Amino acid sequence: MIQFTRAITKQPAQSLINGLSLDENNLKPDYQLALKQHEQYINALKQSGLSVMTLPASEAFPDSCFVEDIAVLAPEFAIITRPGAETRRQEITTTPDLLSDDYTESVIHTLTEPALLEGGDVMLIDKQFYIGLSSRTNAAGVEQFTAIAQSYGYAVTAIPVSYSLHLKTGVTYLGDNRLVMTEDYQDEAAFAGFEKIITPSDENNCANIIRINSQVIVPEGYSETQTAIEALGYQTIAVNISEFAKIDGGLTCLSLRF
Ligand code: CIR
Repeated sequence: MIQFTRAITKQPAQSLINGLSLDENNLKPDYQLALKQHEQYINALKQSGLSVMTLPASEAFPDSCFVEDIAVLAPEFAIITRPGAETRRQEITTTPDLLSDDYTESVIHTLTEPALLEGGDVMLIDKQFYIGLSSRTNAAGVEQFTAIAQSYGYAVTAIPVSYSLHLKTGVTYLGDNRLVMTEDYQDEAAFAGFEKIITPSDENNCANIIRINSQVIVPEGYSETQTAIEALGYQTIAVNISEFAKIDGGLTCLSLRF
């Protein structure tokens, strides 16, 4: 299991209330509450032992606090993505030197047209990437990503995603060969060798958890899944992210961990 020491987050912009949502009738986030929840999220990352860098807000990009989508960080290399959502494609320009303190220039790669890929579709388990082919990530994105990842000795498996926005909206790695997932992914052949913690259908939002070293951060309000995770011996920290969930944001998308 990768040991993490650092995280990057980005302050939510006031324009967050206009963030993309799969459900146009969804309630809009309450900005003040979102700021408080973001602070609590950062505290949970710190409590898990990470030092956290928070980038300033970018008003021009309503979804830019979902910083996970613009880069994929592996121990040996980093990939700047090309988000499938057009309104998000230029988010990286607001933070051009984002990775230069931690990665040398030669190991920072950038996906190029026609590739589309968002970090929310990328799940890394040891030396194996699982990448969702979703409405935000296309085959060219997976192909370019694979060429880079393979050159560092990583394997890539593509997973069709039709049940959720991103792959990790519906499945995340708990560690110790265990996945937390919605029932939609339970028959996915690529996940056959894992022990599965399936969320009850009214707790699907809890499929997106973050394992950081010895802690598991879970979204607040999903007690059945949280209890199932604790019963396996994990320590959990629950964080309320209701305002981000209104625009399809989960726990993982609010940070880059490395
Ligand atoms: C979007 O639709 O792009 C944002 N409203 C939510 C992004 C969530 N990102 C993630 O799960 N990695």
